[in-house]
Amino acid sequence: MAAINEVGDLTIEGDVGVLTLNSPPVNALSAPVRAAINDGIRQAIDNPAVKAIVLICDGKTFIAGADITEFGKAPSGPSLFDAQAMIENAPKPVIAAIHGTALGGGLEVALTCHYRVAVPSAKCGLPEVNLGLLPGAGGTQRLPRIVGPEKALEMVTAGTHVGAKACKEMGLVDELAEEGKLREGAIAFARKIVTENRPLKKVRDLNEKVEAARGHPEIFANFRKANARKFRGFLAPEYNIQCIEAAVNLPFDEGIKVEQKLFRELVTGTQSAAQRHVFFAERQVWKLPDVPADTPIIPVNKVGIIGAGTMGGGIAMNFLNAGMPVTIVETKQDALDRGLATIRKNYENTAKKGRMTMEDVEKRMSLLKGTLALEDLADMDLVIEAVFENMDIKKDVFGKLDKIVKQGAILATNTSALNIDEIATAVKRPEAVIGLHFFSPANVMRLLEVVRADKTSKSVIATSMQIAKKIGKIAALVGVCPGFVGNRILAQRQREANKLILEGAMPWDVDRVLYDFGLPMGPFAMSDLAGLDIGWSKEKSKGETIRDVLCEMDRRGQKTGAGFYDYDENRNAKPSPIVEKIILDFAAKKGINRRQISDQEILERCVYPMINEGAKILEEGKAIRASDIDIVWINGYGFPVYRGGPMFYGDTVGLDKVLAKMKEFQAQMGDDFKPSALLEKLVAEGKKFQSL
Ligand code: 3H9
Repeated sequence: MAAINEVGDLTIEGDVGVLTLNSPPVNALSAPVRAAINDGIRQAIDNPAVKAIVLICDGKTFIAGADITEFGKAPSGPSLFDAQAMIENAPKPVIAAIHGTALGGGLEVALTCHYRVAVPSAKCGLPEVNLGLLPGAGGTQRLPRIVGPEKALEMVTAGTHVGAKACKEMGLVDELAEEGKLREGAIAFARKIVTENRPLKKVRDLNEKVEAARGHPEIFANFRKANARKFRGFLAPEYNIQCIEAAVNLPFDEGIKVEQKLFRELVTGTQSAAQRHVFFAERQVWKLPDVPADTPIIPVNKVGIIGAGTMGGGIAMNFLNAGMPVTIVETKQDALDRGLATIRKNYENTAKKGRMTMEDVEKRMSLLKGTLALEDLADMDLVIEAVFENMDIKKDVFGKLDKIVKQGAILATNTSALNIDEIATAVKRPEAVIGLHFFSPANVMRLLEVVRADKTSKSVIATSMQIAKKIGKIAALVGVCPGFVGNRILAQRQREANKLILEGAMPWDVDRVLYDFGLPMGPFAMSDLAGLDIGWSKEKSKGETIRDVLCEMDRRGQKTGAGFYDYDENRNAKPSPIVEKIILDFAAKKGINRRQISDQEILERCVYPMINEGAKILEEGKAIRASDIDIVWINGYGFPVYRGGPMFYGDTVGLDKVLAKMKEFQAQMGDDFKPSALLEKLVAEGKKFQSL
């Protein structure tokens, strides 16, 4: 065995040279890895004993892509193109041996090899689009030459990881090796290539599939049309499409030039910076500075849920999906029956759509038990309370749980607003109490706010984070404060949206601006969808807000066919002349002189106070990192990924600009816009949230 460098080894096994890369965690194409490929392949070429070369990786995966941390830094060492050319132009067959994942630049390296062998569990993909990029090392030109442009379009714009068996069917993989025996399998395959004197297959020369699509621009037009909604706001999918178009319409080397140009544009742009930020933020969010990795984990096998309403039912589904038994408690039989029936109906609907079998439905339902007796929760490991949002009721429930549930169990509340420290005073074991704030619909939304109270133990925190992972959520650890992180920031936007419609904008103006910014819908469309009467009561309503007036008129949102908007029978929204009049009358009654409000003001008024509130949250230590706040808003509220979350967006705009605007608004409109001390400090020091 001869070391090429610190991450590469070349072993000669008879007539086969085996180049092994070993650069944990994922063998990303850092400068040393590129050098190892370049120099290792050259040494194997120069060695007369070697007839074929196998490129394989140590550790848990084949090369998982370019080293994302290198983007934006000065290049060093041999370029990826040099290394790829060394492989592709080798006078001896080079065989990629794939396990784990061959992703992005990793698959692009494999595509310059003459053949590819993979174990059945391996996956291949070009997921660059998820980082706001396109495959920039020939992937957009080579992939369609093997799988055809249609399949390639799907793969590069969705970034999916395709299993080895499917890859074999598509021709992306030439041979499957036995699981666990990749090295032997690849060496044997290499010898077969030599013995059979098979040609050095260069993917770049396979023109049949791309030529067949030439003169058929409808392939691309249809694809764009079918995916317009999904791609809205994102640059990368369109750029990926243009590259596949180039592969179809241009000779290989010209296509590469298009790919290069568009890749450069993306990699230096804001969207990709934002999406790369999110990639790392999603991994950072699990890291808890004061909860060591060896904190004891509480085994959680049985879950109890109190409340079979929308929230309780949705929460239960998460655990059933993960194969965990759930006991759900209600106070009345009919409410329990209704709750259980809804869960079944939800699963059956999924089965009808073909995304689950009826057997899966039954399997999940068999794990679910309904009861009216709180005592049935005695031996649960985790109990989640999802009852009505009322402090007295919650304290009563926790007081009872304290007497019933075994010691050592986690007692969680799904409250979205109440003070968990106060809830914890109802039990003699406050260290067991934590907030698990699911977002509605709880079986769909990815976000979980894990809310640590004053006395919550580290073990309960660590276990809660692990459970979140197990049920497929992304969890952010936050502290107790009104609205926690997500809703506390939302309240800022909501306040400004409500003020704006009195001062001169209409609900559809505010909604349009925020929709165009990239949110799935604006605040008023959102209210209509959720129901305007959430938290509203007929008895107490005094017509003090536009919402009160609308609810009193029975315009309670989509469900009543009218809210801030009018709805037709297909729930299509139309601006409502009635609402317009209500707003004008209301403003007149309040003595407000309405004025023309620009789109820019709408955006700044809605978004900058959110950024400012995020800064206050950091200042108070209620979130660990600015990027955790971004994770909350992207996964809980649909903040556009390509803007990186509210805090990253603030950094992008420039915190000095955000601060100046906040001060200007404060002078005009008062202390709703009072800048946070952290924002002032960062600007004074010329820093960003990312620098914290
Ligand atoms: C590209 O290739 C561009 C080219 O087309 C053009 C070039 C010219 N770089 O996810 P995990 C880190 S773009 C640097 O927790 P898993 C990650 O941050 C790239 N670091 O493990 C984490 O670090 P830490 C296209 C990377 O087992 C650790 O590795 N490729 C990279 O759940 C473990 O990661 C992709 O987009 C990287 N490329 O999943 C693939 N990848 O421990 C991106 C990972 O400090 N990667 N790290 O937090 C993935 O999808 C997953 O990491 C993977 C493993 C599936 C590979």
